[in-house]
Order: sequence, then structure tokens, then C-alpha cells
Amino acid sequence: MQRKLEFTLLLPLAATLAGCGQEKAERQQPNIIFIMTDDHTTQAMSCYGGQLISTPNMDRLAEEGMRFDNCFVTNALSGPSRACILTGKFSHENGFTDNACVFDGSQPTFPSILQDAGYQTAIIGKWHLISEPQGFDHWCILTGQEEQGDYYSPEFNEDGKAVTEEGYVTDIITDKAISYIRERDKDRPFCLMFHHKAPHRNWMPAPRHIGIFNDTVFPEPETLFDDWSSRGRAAHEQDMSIAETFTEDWDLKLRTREELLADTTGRLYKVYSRMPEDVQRKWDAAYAGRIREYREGGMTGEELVSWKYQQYMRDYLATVLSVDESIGRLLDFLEEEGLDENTIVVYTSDQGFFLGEHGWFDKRFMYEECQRMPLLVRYPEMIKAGSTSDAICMNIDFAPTFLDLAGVSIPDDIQGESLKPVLENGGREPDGWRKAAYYHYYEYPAEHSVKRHYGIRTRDFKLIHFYNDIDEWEMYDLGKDPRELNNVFGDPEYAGTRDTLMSLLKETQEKYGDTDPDERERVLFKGDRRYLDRTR
Ligand code: SGN
Ligand code: CA
Repeated sequence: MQRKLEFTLLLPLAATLAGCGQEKAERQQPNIIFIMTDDHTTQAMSCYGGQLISTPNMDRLAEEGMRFDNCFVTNALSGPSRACILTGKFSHENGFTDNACVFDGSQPTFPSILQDAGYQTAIIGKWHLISEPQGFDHWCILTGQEEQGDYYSPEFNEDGKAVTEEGYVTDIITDKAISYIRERDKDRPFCLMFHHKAPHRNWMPAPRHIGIFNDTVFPEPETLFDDWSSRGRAAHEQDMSIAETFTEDWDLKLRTREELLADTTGRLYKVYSRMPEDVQRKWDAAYAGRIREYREGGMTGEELVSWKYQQYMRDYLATVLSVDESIGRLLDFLEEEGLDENTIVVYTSDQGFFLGEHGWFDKRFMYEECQRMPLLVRYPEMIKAGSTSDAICMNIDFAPTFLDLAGVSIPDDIQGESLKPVLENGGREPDGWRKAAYYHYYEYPAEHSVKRHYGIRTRDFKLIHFYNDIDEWEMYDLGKDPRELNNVFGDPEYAGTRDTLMSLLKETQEKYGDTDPDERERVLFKGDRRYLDRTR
């Protein structure tokens, strides 16, 4: 049966379709669903070859679309990544350099440009940019804990109104996203930003997944006991190790119900008390064995680190399960609604994450595990099912890609590149494509103590400069050393490659206008928050 055409807006005839017959003369403007999670990394996705868990619904998205293997974040932190995605510009241009900033929502973003072009736009879930969303017809964003939101009984700002919902955050955000699509204006295309909180620290699973991995032993990463011997001060002075930084309460959850109730000012108590009592009871039962093992085990040294790693994986991976289910629900719903052909579904995370590699959790560093973003794109009208791409992409490419796919012109000052040619070409990059991804991280001094740095990542090498209170370089030969254990910056054998990379870094910084990192932080302080100074 012929499906009724839903949209009045149609894309002009693409030159390449000219010979394909009259019936294809016009293509509907696609809907866009941009699913983004918080801190979900490719090591925890089976479609990326991850050995830790099975993510069947993410795998389904990859099987029906394209998987990008070289998509990189430009600043591995939530707010900054989100600002880069919205604007298609690097942090030094969009002004949101670290999580203490406030987003200047008056600047053009892809949702605001799509809105002007007739799209209905919405954001549901984590926002984390402090200022109220602009360019959206509807928003429902997490609030609380400076916008990280809560796993249980989460609070939202829904179009300016405060609401608290009962239940588990991933499920609630999914319900809201599905209702939004169901109730949309069917005469116009929509763009929905569907942003989960999970699996952000402190990794609290859905009721049905609490304790699910209690009997599972996960493989340890080869670099769990890395001593960072070839690295400089940045690695040695970080504060994000499983050995030292992990806390007994917030991270490991080593508190009994009685202990939690005895100190109602405790942080773990605050999130525990948001769970309904039956869920609290399930929690108590699931964590009792862990608490006993810890207290009676007398573990120290490497044995203790291995043990903490297992508990970390049990909680983090159990939290990922709800996200995978959410994607399955969405894909099924799109099929039922007849929206599965003309909707672009994207899955990504605001950055990658360390799952014990180098002994760490968290992100921030320009190392593989957190610089790489998952990126899956399903759009059957254009993308060959089950294809992959190794083109070097960045999160600033998302905005121009969506505009391009919607047939809306891309503003000249957008710094990213449209991925449309890559999507159309089975994953192959067009001639003249960029040779390196650029990176610049600013949040220091701050939580986790990761020093400021910038650098480039080519297909085979990585060059990093740590600056601010230090001046140190690192370079990795990714072909020979994919785990980045051997810093070859000072190795005479690599002198030629180093010089080439240094020139490419300079060229890249000139191209993007980030030539003086300290100076380019054009910010105004208001209290403890920073705003972009547009007068300079
Ligand atoms: C919180 C976490 C940090 C995390 C930042 C930023 N601490 O502050 O571990 O790095 O968020 O994460 S916690 O004690 O509150 O869990 S981001 O993804 O939002 O940028
Ligand atoms: Ca994040």
C-alpha cells in the first residue's frame, strides 16, 4: 500500500537522481532523531567489537545503517561536546570551553536553523548548558545537581515549568521522546534531540537491572595496571584512577541501608532516597554481598584494584542495558508509525570513557578510549545497511550534516564538514578530506585534575601538547602502539614524523583560528560561571 506523504516540504531534485525516473523527482525532508547518551564508550558496545556486554539494539542500528570507526570528540566533556554539536564550531568559537560555562543560546545552532527552515524541533533529556534552550519548539530537560539530573525520580524543566517524574530516568526520557513523536505535527518534519543521562557516574541501573551482573566476571583491560612510565606529568598527576579516586560510597556503593539512613546528608543517601522502597530493598539485597566481600576480604594492592574494577563494570554496564532497550523501543515504534524509512536515526555519546584502561575511569584526556565517540547512523534512503566508515570525523560535523541532509544551506562560519558525501558513498571519504581531527581540552584546575591540552589525531599518529602549568609533548604511533603506551615524541627515529605532525598541528590551529590557546579563552566571569565575551 502506498504510504500517505506526510510532509509538505520537499527537497529539490538531487542531480544524481536525475536519471532515476520521475517518481523519485522529489525527496521528502527527513526527520532527524539524534540519540545521545552520557559517557557511553565504544568498548561497551558489541557492534564495535566490545567484549564486555551485548548491545543488541545498538547492533541492530549498526546492521541497518553505518558505523563510524574514527569519529572524535573535540573536547571530551559534556557541556563542551554538546555546544560543539549544536553549533558545528569548536569550543574557542562557541564560547563553551568547560562545564563552568553558560551557553550563549543566541548564536545559531542546527536546531534553530532547522526551526527557521520549517522543522519542528525538540530536546528531551540531558542538556547541561545552563542557559534555557533556544531554537526548540519544545524542551524537557533534566535539572538538579547542576543539570546532571537524577537516575531516580528525576526533575525536569518542561517548557519552563518544573516537573518531577516517578520512575527511572532512561525509561522516562524514552516515554517522553516516543510521546513527542506520536503527538508531533504530521505536516512538518521534526528534529528531536533525545539525550540520556545514563551511563554517567555514579552508574545507577534501572530496577530490573540492579545486581544483574553480580555473578559475572569481566575481562580486565590490558592496561589496567599501566604505570604511565613513558608519559609526562599529566598522566601522573590526574585524579581519576580506580585505585585512588574511586570512593567507597558514591562509586562503589559500599553502604548498608542502616548506614545510609543514619546520615541523611550523605550524597549516596540522597540518590538512594529517591528510589521507591521496593527498589531500595532490591538494591540492599544486590549490594549486601559486595559490602560483605569488601569488609571481610582484607584485599590490598592489585587485588583490590581488580576487585574495584569488577564492581565498576557491574554498575556501569548494567546502566548501559536500559539505554540499549530504549533504542530498541524507539526503533520498533518508528516502524509501527511508518517512520522507519524517512527518519535519520543517529546514536552517539557526548564522549568516550575509560573502562579501566590505564587504570582510569572518566574521560577528558585526548587518548583513544575517550576521544573516540560511538557514531551509528541509520537512514535507509541513503545509507547501505551494515556499512562502516573510517573517515576522520569530529562532533562539529554533526550540525552541517543534518542541515545538508535536510536540504538547508550550511552557514559559512560552521567549522565542521557535512558527512553526507561519506554517507552516500558507502563510508568512503571524498577527495581532499581532512587528514587530522583537532582536540582542545580546557577544564583545569578542576575535578579529576586533567591538565589542559590540545593536539591532532591523524589516521596513524597522535600528537598532544599539555600546557598551562606545564609544557610537555606526547606522540603515539597508533599503528604500532594502539594502546598508547609508548610516547615517541623524543625518539630520534620519529624525528621526521614529529616535524610533519608539528607542522600539521600549526596548520590545523591556523585553519580553525585557535592559535593562542590561553589568549583565546574569551570569557567573562559572573560568580562561578563563565560567559563568552563577544565584545572582544
Ligand atoms: C561530575 C562527576 C565527574 C565528571 C563530571 C563531568 N563527578 O562532576 O566524575 O567528570 O561530572 O561529567 S560526580 O561525583 O558528580 O559523579 S560530564 O560528562 O557531565 O562532563
Ligand atoms: Ca559526558
